[in-house]
Amino acid sequence: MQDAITAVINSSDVQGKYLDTSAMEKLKGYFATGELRVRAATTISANAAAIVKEAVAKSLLYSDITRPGGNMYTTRRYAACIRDLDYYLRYSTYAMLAGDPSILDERVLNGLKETYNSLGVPVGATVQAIQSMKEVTASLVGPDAGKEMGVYFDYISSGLS
Ligand SMILES: CCC1=C(C)/C(=C/C2=NC(=C\c3[nH]c(/C=C4\NC(=O)[C@H](C)[C@H]4CC)c(C)c3CCC(=O)O)/C(CCC(=O)O)=C2C)NC1=O
Repeated sequence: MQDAITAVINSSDVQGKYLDTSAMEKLKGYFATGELRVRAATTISANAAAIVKEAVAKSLLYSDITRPGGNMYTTRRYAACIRDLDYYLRYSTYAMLAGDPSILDERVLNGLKETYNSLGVPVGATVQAIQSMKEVTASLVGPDAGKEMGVYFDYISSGLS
């Protein structure tokens, strides 16, 4: 796993250079938003179950997916879906704190599309639910932190698509 600091240092190290202006600007941007990130992570972790619940209500609950024949039908599959959304929320929060998406590649997206395809889990509906979590989260943490979280929700969405 990488974070905003190691990403900048690694790329300078590869070139055998001290950090240049643009590398310093990236670090400054990250440090300046540190407080914002920690505050957002605190709010999200205190409200994680409610965020997932509201996102499901907005995107999946009253669709064919929860009816017989749908992929969320049966309690077991419904629970698996809720659990997956909670993974996406938790790992997006980690990535937002780190300021880097690499943890999503390593821990979430690796092999996920293949697993979903083999189980018939609909990717389009999953992406819709992730986008709903993005909206619900932004309304809870405010536009600046919401935008930052959005980067990682979008990263998972495009990694799945
Ligand atoms: C931390 C990294 C991680 C991820 C991401 C993960 C995902 C993941 N989701 C799974 C299943 C599943 N995922 C869903 C999800 C959904 N179905 C829908 O219709 C909705 C659109 C959607 C929720 C948004 C469902 C229903 C299953 C069970 C499918 C089945 O067994 O038939 C499975 C198969 C094994 C299992 O059932 O537990 C994995 C590995 N596991 C992990 O360890």
